[in-house]
Amino acid sequence: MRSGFINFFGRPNAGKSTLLNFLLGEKLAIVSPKVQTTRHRIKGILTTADYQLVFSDTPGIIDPKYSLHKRMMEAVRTALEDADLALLLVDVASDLSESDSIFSQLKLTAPAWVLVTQSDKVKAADVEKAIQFFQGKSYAQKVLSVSAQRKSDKDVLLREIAAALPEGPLYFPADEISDAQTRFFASELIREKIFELTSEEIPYHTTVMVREFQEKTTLTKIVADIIVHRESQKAILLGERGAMIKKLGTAARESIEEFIARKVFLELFVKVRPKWRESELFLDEYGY
Ligand SMILES: Nc1nc2c(ncn2[C@@H]2O[C@H](COP(=O)(O)OP(=O)(O)O)[C@@H](O)[C@H]2O)c(=O)[nH]1
Ligand SMILES: [Mg+2]
Repeated sequence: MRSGFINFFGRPNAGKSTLLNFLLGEKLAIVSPKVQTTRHRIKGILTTADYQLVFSDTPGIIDPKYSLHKRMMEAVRTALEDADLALLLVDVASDLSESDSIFSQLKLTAPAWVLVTQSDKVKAADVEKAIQFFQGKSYAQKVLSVSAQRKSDKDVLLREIAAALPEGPLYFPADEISDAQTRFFASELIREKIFELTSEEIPYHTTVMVREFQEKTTLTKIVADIIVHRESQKAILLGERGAMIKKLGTAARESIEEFIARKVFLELFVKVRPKWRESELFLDEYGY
């Protein structure tokens, strides 16, 4: 049995969360075209007869501007420390030298591969150019490309990764797909809908906390708070006669029902906590 921890690193929008979902065949991490969607380190576990791969999605690497960012970058740092293999992701259509400069500053303790992502977006020759760019860089033991839209890429990549890992124990029970609890995924799916349905600063000023999570006989009851900075943001999230919160609630409930394969009763409240992103106390409370 080969096993180990494979941790993803890269700029915002490199495709880390999408890759996690793609490799697991399960929607564990929320994804959006907006940057900085991922705030936590999320583990996804894939176990077969031959291997156990424990993948970690991480927040995109940025310059921290407030305490929430600092905690996000702390999650990146701890992920650097316990990787057996670091996958350095870079969007093929992005500024490659920007990622190069970040990769060369990472304090890598494990072998690292560069993974050129979203290869379906450009011509094969441009994928090749990106691969060439990273080949020979001191941090890159290997350079590969991948598209999360090409199913065949998945088996190739999984095989390569498994072969690079040492013989090891089962770190998690074979049927476990994540170390996080279902209530965490519920809060993430609500947050994903906020990223989808609102704009500008609102997704970034918002967090979600599940207050109640009860498995009843016929359904799961979930009560969650949506936390914002300002009254004006609360008004937008509620919408005209509650239209926005209703839309949000329906969309989130449907996603959670799909995720847990159960009927869900979801109740949402919007609360104002000025500057929660800068308060160590609130960050503790909200699970960052
Ligand atoms: N065309 C294409 N788009 C992708 C691919 N992987 C990710 N994306 C898109 O890129 C955006 C950012 O992806 P995400 O996984 O959230 O990036 P992260 O910030 O690194 O976690 C999303 O809009 C994804 O749908 C891919 O392989 N092909
Ligand atoms: Mg992400």
